[in-house]
Amino acid sequence: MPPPLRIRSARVIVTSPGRNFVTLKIETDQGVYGVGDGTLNGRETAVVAYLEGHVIPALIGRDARSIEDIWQYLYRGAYWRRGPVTMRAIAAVDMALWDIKAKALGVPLYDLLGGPSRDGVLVYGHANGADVEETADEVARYLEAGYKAVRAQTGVPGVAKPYGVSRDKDFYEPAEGELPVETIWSTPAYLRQAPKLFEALRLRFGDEPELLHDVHHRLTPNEAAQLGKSLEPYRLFWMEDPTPAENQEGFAHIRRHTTTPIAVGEVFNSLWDAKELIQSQSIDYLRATVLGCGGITHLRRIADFAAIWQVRTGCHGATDLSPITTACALHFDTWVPNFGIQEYMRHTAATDAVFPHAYSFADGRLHPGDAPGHGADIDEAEAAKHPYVPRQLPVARLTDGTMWNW
Ligand code: KDG
Ligand code: MG
Repeated sequence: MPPPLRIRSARVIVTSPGRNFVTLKIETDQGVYGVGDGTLNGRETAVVAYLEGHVIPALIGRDARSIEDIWQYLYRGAYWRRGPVTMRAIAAVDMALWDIKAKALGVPLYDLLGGPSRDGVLVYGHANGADVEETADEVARYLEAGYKAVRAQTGVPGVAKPYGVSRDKDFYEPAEGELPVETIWSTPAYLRQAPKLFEALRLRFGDEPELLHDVHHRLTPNEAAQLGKSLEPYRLFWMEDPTPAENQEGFAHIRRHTTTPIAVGEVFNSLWDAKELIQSQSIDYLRATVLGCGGITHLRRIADFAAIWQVRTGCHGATDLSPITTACALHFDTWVPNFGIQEYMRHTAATDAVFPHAYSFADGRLHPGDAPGHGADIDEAEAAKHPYVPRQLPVARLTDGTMWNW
């Protein structure tokens, strides 16, 4: 047995280069260290308290090589299982430990998972605009930049601040206010508008580019079935989060009525959120991430389970997941046999300066790089220049004032 890599210290670093990130840095007695992401958009300090109060004290002195045992200790040992705060805290530890193990062995992380299954990871970018024409111009910009797949979101007449439409076309960040900003939602107006967008995109760009769309939990199962049917002629890669997934059976209803592929899972925390959806073959893509689902250790278990029913991965990759999560996701994507696609909302230059990383974009794909570990790090001096700023995600109301799903 090689000698243990004892955990000597673990620290949480909070930084806000334009938006908040929570990072865990674990150092070992042999000088090798690893970093993990624990960011939870709008609830960052809850994960900080969980890590500092309940996780870090239990890590000191453990062998950093025991990734599985530490995962089980933190998951089973909490007694209060799952939930976004607990699972992000576990994810931060798990990412840092995989980073340490791969660095100690001098290999890129994907080598430890089973090696590469593909040359580069297909990603989709985010195009959005105030109206159909502006959105189409944005799609054109992505295609010119080499993207093979683009998510398209457009303004809806009569709806101020619809989901996914941003003033800054390059960097979308929905968490704005110290208290949640209130937005208005109209399902009838949206159901009229969405097919017009995709009809225009297919007319202008033809059949080849992959087009994706995020419904962001706004519809009932039957409304989602109507939307899926109306989008069938435009052959979407996926329709995402058509309805909230608390009631997993709702997806079976959507599935019975449309062949538009369905993606779900960016808010999932574990296999147990997805089990019925996968087993009933009600979905095509699972958007669970290393950050939301307790790290690589649990996500690869979910992916293996999903593979049995030919459900493919489509990891969440919004800007509220730090470049450390992006790096881990890319190692996972490089290995996972049932890979589908990876979301890629670019981070700002300020964020990239705080989190130097080995991954790079070329020809519609991201490449994890060959640096030992996951290849992302935190520049602590740079991080210290950006103190925490309290911000929350918006809320949504229907036009008559009723609270709705943002
Ligand atoms: O913090 C919330 C975002 O991660 C979410 O709104 C982004 O839906 C999203 C997506 O598909 O990227
Ligand atoms: Mg989404």
